[in-house]
Amino acid sequence: MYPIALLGVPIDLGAGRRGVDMGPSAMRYTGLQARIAALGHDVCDLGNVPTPMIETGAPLGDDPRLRYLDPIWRVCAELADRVATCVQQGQLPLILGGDHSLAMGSVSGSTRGRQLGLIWIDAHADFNTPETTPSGNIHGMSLAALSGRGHPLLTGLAGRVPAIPPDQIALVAVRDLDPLEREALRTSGIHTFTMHDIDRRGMAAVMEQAISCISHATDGYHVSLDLDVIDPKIAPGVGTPVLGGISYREAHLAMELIAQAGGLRSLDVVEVNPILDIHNATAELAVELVLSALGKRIL
Ligand code: B3U
Ligand code: MN
Ligand code: MN
Repeated sequence: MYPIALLGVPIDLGAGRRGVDMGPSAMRYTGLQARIAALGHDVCDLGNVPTPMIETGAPLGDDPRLRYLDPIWRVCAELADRVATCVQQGQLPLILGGDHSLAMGSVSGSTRGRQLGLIWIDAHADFNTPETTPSGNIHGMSLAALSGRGHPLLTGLAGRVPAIPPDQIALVAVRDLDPLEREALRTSGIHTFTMHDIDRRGMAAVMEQAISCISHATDGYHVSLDLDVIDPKIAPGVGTPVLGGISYREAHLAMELIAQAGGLRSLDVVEVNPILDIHNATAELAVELVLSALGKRIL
């Protein structure tokens, strides 16, 4: 297994609600680094990528359909470089968010010089573009940008467009789509597994298919885990809770199957919002899921 490098990205400029900037601290406070080390991995913490704040004047920009475009692009460009350096050094980057806009940087950096698949586990598809967004929040556009749709600054972060071809992307457990986003997703070529599919076929069958359909002709895959995929009864500390999410067991099973398949090359854990959390339960669950993805087993 690769040595693991932790990188925090305390960004909340891509989200409509404040608070996910505290996600990296909340996950670190659960003892994340020591718990990864206890699994037998080499692990180092590279600290946080510097992130501008609304309070210190992060520029909103003049397009209400792309709020904070310029500072988000800068953070993602810096993150992409930091992640690419980790990969060059043979490490597996583990990115602690922060809102989901950061995945445009982490995925772009991780796929530099190689061709990764992408597994996006989220209640949302994050498949809006400036033309379809109902909110102007860039965290709702990150998967679209990675697959080549959206503002050129965002689609260009990897240095090639698309960063990841749609047929090498699997979207898992989605349950909340905006009308125009839904139409775009249907014709995108992305392998999409909805909550309906998980209800009918079970998480194991869905994850196995998701992993296998993005694993040919790629050098492993990046997993981007948005904590709002989990039911808000057990993960209340997220900015955009949506009823009817995956269960605690299903979430662990998904991560265990990722570990078993052996192709994990980089991982983001995003959208943990400590302001809305109850006794850090969502951050604790996020860390447990990281451990499962890194090979922790019951027996
Ligand atoms: N689809 C909505 C809501 C949303 C997307 N991602 C999150 N919320 N976390 C939008 O604003 O694009
Ligand atoms: Mn998301
Ligand atoms: Mn989401």
